[in-house]
Amino acid sequence: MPIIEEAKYIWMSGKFVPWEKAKVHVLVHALHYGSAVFEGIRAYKTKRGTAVFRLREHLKRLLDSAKIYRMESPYTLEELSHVTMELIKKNGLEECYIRPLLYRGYHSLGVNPFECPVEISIAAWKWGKYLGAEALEKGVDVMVSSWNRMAPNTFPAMAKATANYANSQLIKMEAVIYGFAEGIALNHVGAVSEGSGENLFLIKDEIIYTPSLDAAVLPGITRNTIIEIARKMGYEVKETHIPREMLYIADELFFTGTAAEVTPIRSVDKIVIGNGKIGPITQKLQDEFFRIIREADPEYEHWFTFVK
Ligand code: PPE
Repeated sequence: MPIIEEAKYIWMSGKFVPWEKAKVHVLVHALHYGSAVFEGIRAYKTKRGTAVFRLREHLKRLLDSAKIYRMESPYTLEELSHVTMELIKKNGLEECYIRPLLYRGYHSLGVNPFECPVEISIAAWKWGKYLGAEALEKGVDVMVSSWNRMAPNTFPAMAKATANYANSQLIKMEAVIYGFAEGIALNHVGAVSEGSGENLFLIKDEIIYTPSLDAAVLPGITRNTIIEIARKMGYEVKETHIPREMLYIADELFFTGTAAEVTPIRSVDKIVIGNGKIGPITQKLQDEFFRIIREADPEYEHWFTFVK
């Protein structure tokens, strides 16, 4: 995992604070009870300048996550969008990863969070490749996790809450300990859900499958991007229930995520997928994904917010 490369400022509840001063008290509610929601967004250097990819959709999901947890954001989507663009400019970043965090702050301890103020921070820094430098090209080896994703009506999977990442860490640590790049979690009925920090796509007989939103998956923005691109390219995409064993007999498999982008999977539980190399359809989708971003393709103008 790439270490954090410090930038100049972090925005904290209304102020641009020098990087090293962006601190919280050890008794903030979020640190004890997982009472925070967040986003991960990328800004890319495109042919038309630095642009944030799908900023509105990410901020909308942040506010939706907050709503599920009865947190009132002190800032509107427009305000957060404005601040994000200011932050990138102030930090002089051409390409970066952006991490907004909305959290219950310092006031009182105890499970009831209502007395604690809702605080917010946005950080941006240079972030390298998520699953290793070669992952995008050569693919990754993964395992099916012994940990399931959250059962319905336990932790809401549609909220990008920090609490969900306790489950993600169990999945990820197990995979790392056993020598894999990532784990794929099943859901409470044993169907395929997602990776610790990525959505999953499967290709069989030229049809593209991805677990439906009731499979305890985060409604990924990259997932949505790939579905749209694939359909435009003429592929059939099905959001559906996927049995575990379909992973092993898939022609192609890949992960999607803001951090992971479009990462091919070359084996699952040491069973080789296809010929163990990036599959032809995955390659086409990955190429198209990066082409659209590189060119900031005007056909997808609404996906780009340019740093002026
Ligand atoms: N599922 C999970 C559990 C998840 O964390 C992510 C993003 C996705 C799916 C893909 O969502 P999207 O980025 O909207 O396409 N994971 C973020 C955080 C990763 C981390 O280690 O932190 C990310 O990719 O930014």
